[in-house]
Amino acid sequence: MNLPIPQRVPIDELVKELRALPPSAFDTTEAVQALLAKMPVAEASLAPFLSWDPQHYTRNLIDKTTLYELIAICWEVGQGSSVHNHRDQNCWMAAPIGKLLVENFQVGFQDIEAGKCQLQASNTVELTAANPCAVDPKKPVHRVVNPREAHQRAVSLHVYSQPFDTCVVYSPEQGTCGDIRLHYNTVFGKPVHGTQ
Ligand code: CSS
Ligand code: FE2
Repeated sequence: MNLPIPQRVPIDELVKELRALPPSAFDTTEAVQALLAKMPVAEASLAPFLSWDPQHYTRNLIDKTTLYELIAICWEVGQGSSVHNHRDQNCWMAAPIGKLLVENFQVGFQDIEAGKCQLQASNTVELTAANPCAVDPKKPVHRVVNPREAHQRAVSLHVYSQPFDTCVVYSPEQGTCGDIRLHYNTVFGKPVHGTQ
């Protein structure tokens, strides 16, 4: 079946709709995922929020309430995240610019205190403007990659509910894991200075 491709909207319109959602909409994955699918974001409207770093993907805060944060992440060609979790928070992603891969992992065992884990790669999902996805709360460990073969930059939008500023990073090869802090590179379009 060919579904009509929804018209792209400026980021402000998505923010308005997110802010209008009742708190309960963030408790399960369906409503926010449907909103992201209904309102793919226009590339040009993201320009004030984008920053690029050849060493690491950048995290750019667009909106934050007590319920959620909305972040644009900028991925240079070939950049990817570590394997990580989302601190048991709900998370939705869409890629208004480019194409990303979300590689999911199955956790066989983890002891965060001891820094030990055992992970296995499971499925991979393609993330595009037309195909937003929600992180499965039962399978929350993943990595996001902008594959070198894509030959293009990518920007993803992330809705995290509730906001979180630490996560667990895993090394599937070493069988190790540990907490890291997450930082913003820009906040509401302004660079964040100081240690990153
Ligand atoms: N969760 C990572 C991005 S990959 S989903 C982060 O917020 O930095
Ligand atoms: Fe993530």
